[in-house]
Amino acid sequence: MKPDAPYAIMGILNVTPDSFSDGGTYEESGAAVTQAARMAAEGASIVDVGGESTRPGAGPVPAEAELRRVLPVVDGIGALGLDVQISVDTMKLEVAEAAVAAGATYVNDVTAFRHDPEMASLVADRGLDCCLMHMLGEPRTMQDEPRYDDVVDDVRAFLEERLAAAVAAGVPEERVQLDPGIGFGKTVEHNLELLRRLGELQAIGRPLVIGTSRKTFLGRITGREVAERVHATVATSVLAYERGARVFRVHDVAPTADALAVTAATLAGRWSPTTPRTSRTTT
Ligand code: HH2
Repeated sequence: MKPDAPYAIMGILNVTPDSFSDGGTYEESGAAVTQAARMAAEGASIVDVGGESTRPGAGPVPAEAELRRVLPVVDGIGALGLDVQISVDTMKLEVAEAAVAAGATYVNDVTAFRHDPEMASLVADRGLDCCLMHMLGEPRTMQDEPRYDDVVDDVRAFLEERLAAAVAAGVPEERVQLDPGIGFGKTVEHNLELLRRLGELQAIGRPLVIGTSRKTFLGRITGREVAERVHATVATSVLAYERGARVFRVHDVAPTADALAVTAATLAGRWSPTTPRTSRTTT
């Protein structure tokens, strides 16, 4: 997060054939880099590049395939000199290492360093930022009747344990952000409970990342198809900001940026103008 910014928008860039929402759209690296530039112009300060879908039921992707997808995009974003932090969404050390060598400075690991504990050393040694996320089980099976004693208490205990493990491996606490993992081994009710009681996770003391963008629980509540879940996503982002989340991982950057600017101004009782912009093209 930029030091003075009240929040950060992390734009999602899935360079995959099978992601649940934007799968196949940015498979070609030129299209992906153009989308990164667009998200930066719309207000993203982080772009999260992923080459392996973690949607429910997804199977693992070999490292070579993931590298072939991710690296040209990280290179392309770097070559454009965009004012964004490049994040790599991976659980594989090999992929993270190569992405970092190409310019990524943020590791978004949905396994919170459990898939490859060496990931913590990479983050520590290279002075990277990271996101540690909660997931129950693994993507292939995680939606098979997930159960918790108390979902918020269980997720909190997990995140505290992973934060401690990262710090023990040499990662400075200031570099760590935490994520309850909306949709990762959770029912609709679990997701809602996590959002409603987000303040209990914020009490851990690290910036919270929240990723609700276009997810299934929003479709279940609204009856909307994936591409029509923007308004529902924005509603959760506004609510999550009010309850302490600070990083918003979204596909639709422009509506999120507008909504969070107004929310933050209202809650703070002060505001600063944004350069006038329009979504219409003028010729
Ligand atoms: N959600 C997804 C992937 N990575 N990372 C974090 N930190 N938090 C999330 O909620 C999160 C994540 C899944 O969403 P998406 O990238 O849109 O789809 P897919 O996994 O199918 O590529």
